[in-house]
Amino acid sequence: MARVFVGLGTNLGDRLGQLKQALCLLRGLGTVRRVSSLYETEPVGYAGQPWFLNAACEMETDLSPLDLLSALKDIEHHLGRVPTRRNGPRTIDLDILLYDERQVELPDLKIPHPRMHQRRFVLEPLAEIAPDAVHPRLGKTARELLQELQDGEVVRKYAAGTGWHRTAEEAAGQRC
Ligand code: PH2
Ligand code: MG
Ligand code: MG
Repeated sequence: MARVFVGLGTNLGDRLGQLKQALCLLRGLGTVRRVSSLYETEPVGYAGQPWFLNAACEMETDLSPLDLLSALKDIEHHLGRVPTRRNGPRTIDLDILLYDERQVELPDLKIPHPRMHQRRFVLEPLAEIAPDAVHPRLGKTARELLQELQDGEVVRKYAAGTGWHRTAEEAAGQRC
């Protein structure tokens, strides 16, 4: 059983609806242990696009890193993601941030996520649910990485998260 952190992001279409559906489908890949609040975040990498909603979750899964990647791609596809430019707008983006303390360097999969330590929209939700999670390459916790970030992009809690089920109890019986 691996302990995995997944980052969720969206800036096109029904952002909240897509995040809810993605989380519901993630619950089918293992056991979701913790889910962060929702954050509304300024786009990074390419400014001419709508703001994102971001979140992170912690899960336990038996899937290998590559099988998990492929399951995440299936969910993205199911939720209508179509290829666009790098860092461009998307209906849903599901990224493996950490997978135990493993380091993976494959052409299509890098773990830890290569840019996670530079991104407030990743570190803020991650540090909320797992401040002591360790980045194996940098040897620092999520809390430390967040503290080291210079101001960077705007990230603020998104209050209108009705129906954002953060516990398994709340999500029980939910269909997706
Ligand atoms: N994802 C990107 C590029 N830029 N900016 C924000 N605020 N949130 C994201 O999830 C995001 C981004 C590429 O995956
Ligand atoms: Mg991404
Ligand atoms: Mg991605």
